[in-house]
Amino acid sequence: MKLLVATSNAGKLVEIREILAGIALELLSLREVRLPAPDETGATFHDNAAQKSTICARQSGLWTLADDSGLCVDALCGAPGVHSARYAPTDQERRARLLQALRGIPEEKRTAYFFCAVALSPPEGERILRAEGQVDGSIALEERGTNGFGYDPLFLPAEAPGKTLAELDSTEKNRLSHRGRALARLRPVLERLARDGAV
Ligand code: ITT
Repeated sequence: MKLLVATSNAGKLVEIREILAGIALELLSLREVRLPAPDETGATFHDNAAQKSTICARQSGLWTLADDSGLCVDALCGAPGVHSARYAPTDQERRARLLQALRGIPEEKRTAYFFCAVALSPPEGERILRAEGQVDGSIALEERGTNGFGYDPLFLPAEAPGKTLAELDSTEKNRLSHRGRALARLRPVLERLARDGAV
């Protein structure tokens, strides 16, 4: 049973493969099926995840999983939020812009959370199964760590005091992360898909 993972983000793809390991599904990337990443025009993480899963399912004729995620910073009224990937051109520039936006804001006011919406669509594209996950924490004063991707070197999860997500190994990150939690909730459905070929 094949499952298309509708992401163009290499970091996400690695994590999704690790998190879903052990489920008898052959995970295919957009590159492997030669499809472009669809545009994201939704106002919410769930809208964007559903948009990506339905469009790519119809285009590929495969069961399709999509992830829309981002970092919401309280002192910035929830920004960069759904615009996290478009906050600046590269991961490094996005982190630099975030640090700049929070310059002078003290540690106790740097609270933030990562949110992840996942959507699963059948080949016809119309039915959508959703799940979500969140991890609370705060934005560090400077970057630390080399694991993970994106904003990981700046995010201090409340559940791992003193460490950024980029200082955790992948098992530890996936255990507490927004993506790990969203996919843990979808796991029974994906196991049924692997077993029965439908959900
Ligand atoms: P796809 O839409 O092709 O999946 P994308 O990178 O455009 O890839 P999103 O629109 O969901 O994905 O944007 C998510 C952005 O939020 C991503 O580019 C990162 O900058 C950030 N992000 C999401 N999850 C993250 C994580 O676990 N660690 C660090 N940054 C993360």
